[in-house]
Amino acid sequence: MTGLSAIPSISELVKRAKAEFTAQFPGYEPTVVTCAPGRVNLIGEHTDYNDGFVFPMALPLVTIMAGCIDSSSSQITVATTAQTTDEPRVVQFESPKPGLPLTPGKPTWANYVKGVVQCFNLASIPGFKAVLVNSVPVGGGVSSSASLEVAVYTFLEAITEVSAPVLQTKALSCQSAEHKFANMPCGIMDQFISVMGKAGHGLLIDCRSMESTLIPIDDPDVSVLVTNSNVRHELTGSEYSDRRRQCYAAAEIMKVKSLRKATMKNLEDHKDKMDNITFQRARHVIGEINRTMDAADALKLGNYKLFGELMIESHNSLRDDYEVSCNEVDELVDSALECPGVYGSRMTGGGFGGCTVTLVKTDKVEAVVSHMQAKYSGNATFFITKPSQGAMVIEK
Ligand code: GAF
Repeated sequence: MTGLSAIPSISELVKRAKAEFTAQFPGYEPTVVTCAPGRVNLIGEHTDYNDGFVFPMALPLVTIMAGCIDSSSSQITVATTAQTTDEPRVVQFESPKPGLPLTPGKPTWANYVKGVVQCFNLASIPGFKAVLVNSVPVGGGVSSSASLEVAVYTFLEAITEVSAPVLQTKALSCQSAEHKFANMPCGIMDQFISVMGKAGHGLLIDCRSMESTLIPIDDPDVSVLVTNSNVRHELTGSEYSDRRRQCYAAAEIMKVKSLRKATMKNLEDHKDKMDNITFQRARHVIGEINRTMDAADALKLGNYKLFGELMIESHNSLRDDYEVSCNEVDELVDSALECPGVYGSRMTGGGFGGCTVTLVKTDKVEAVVSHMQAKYSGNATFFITKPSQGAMVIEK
């Protein structure tokens, strides 16, 4: 189908990873292969760090890690084929010891690996050799970093035979790696869905209790179209942390623990005590938490029309109140909404570029892609996606 990118199967990627491994490490065999997905967030944006609800699904776009223990050495050597920068693609470092922790540095992609190794919280991790192969677009706002972290964590579980006591612990360790080693103060959504995603389901996550509910998304007549604007998404600058601070400031002014506890009435009552930007940020988050719960209910009833309307409201609020969209992404959303068969469309992920998500009747996908392509000023990439499985050990 024109315009649509083929998604490589997991078995194809595993084959590629094994071939890379034997080329990179002659004489060694990859005995462990793990896989973790990226995600698309259907609705609930910038709500996770406000104790709110998010509703993502795991994508069939994944990171694969293939490797083996190196019993002759305490060195960890990892090679990647996933990076598009001109940084070195191979990194080597000593397995951390008590009192000798790892620290972030260059190449930057390796910080996600080192961070997870450091946060794995085991006194001794054996030396190992591994390669990373991925199909998640890097910097596309569909959690290439969480999928990398979770693939590494799952690999460490497999080689050490020590698993996280509960899946939440695994996700939180990966989040902590991202905070400490990539300097990105992300919420919990991306790591949670990469760990806990289930094929055929979206996951409604309550980021306050950390409990989650699987909701089936398996109607063959409805498709989830992910469109990459190919405008690079970079969240390690200050925009993301600025938003977080503004939300916390709003909560403090309203004397609530988090914006989850606030209502639109509270906010209106405190309007004269905060500047306009703080007010707008809080209005987005409070509205988005309600929209996310309503959207999950709508989906349970198969009410795609309502789900789509909530997606559109979400996008408008992210664009106007939260100010995290950009012209290219707005163009993609607007052109999708011009098409018959589209229920809703919105930016997805942290923002400032990256992807849109569109809920569309399956028999209209082709026409929608052609229209969006024709109207877009840039060069977009389109993926028809299905809710996929969270992290797994493929071979051990
Ligand atoms: C990024 C973050 F990593 C998530 O935690 C979340 O806050 C998202 O932006 C916005 O919803 O992906």
